Amino acid sequence: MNHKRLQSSRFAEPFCRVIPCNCSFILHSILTHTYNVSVRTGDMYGAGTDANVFLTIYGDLGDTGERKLAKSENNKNKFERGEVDRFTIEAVDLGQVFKIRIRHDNTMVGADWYLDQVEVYDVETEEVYMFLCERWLSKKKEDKQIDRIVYVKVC
Ligand SMILES: [Ca+2]
Repeated sequence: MNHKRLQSSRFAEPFCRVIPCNCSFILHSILTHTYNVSVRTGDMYGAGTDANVFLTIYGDLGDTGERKLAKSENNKNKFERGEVDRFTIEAVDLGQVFKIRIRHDNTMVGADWYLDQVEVYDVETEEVYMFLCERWLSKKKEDKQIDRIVYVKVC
C-alpha cells in the first residue's frame, strides 16, 4: 500500500513543474492596467469638500476594490468647486467598465460635495468611460446620501 502511494506521488511531480514559481508574477504584470481617473466637482456654492473620498471601479472581469482618492495629481486642495482632479489607479484588467461606487466619509467642515462627473480612462485599451453623477453627496441635501453607485453613460 505504502509503495503504491510513493509511486503515484512520483508520477505527479512533473505536473508540478509545468507552472514555474514566478509565473503568477509575470501574469500579474501583463494583466495590470492603468486607469486615469478625472473627478469633476460642480461649479456652485458649497460644491467643494475636504472629506475623504473613496472610489471603486467595476468591470465585467473584476473590480479595483475600494481606493481612497488621496492625492490629486494636479490640485493641492482637491475636490474644490469647479475643479477637475486627476488620479491614477493601477488594477487588474477590469474588462469593460460599467459601474463605479463613490462615497465620502462626511469628515471636515462643509463635507457636502456636489459631484458632477467621473471619467475613467483605460490607458491600455484607450477606452474612455463616462459617469454622470450630477448630484450632491450630502447628509443634508437631496436624498441625503453620501454613497452613490453610478452606471456608465452609454452614448
Ligand atoms: Ca477640498
